[in-house]
Amino acid sequence: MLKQNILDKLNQQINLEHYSSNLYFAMSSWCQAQGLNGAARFLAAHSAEELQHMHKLFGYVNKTGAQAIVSEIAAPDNTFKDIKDVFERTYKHEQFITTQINELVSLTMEEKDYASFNFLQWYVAEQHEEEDLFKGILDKMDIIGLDGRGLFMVDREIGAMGAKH
Ligand code: OFO
Repeated sequence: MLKQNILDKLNQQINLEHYSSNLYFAMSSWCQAQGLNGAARFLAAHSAEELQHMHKLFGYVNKTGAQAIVSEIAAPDNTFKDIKDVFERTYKHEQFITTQINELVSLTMEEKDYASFNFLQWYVAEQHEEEDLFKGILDKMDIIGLDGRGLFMVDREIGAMGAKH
């Protein structure tokens, strides 16, 4: 049985994962429109991963006998300055998600809800990987550069990374 404050926060996280999926899908569409097919493919795959994160939370909440809630999702930005802007925003967004997960984990500790604490460890590890993934892409951009053929190479590199899971 989940305490109400934990249930509310889990439902809020469900909404955030859904938002993440839409954000990455919007980014994928923007990249596609710019002819950046590698980045578009990578972000579409990542968008699908975020839906899995949402479904995993859904499954957990419903298994406790509580009700997972589908709520309104804010529209993501659909316009970006350039590919660097896209990935700077993904990195920043993942850092924000990490703080949300950490708050959730702290709450489960405070409330001595060890089942939820245990369940959320997957998200703790996942956030660590995702921050590393997006930071790695930004590092690649800095090393390769985005002038001339650099943009083509960066896009190809990102496309080759594919989905992580
Ligand atoms: Fe990007 O890991 Fe879920 O939100």
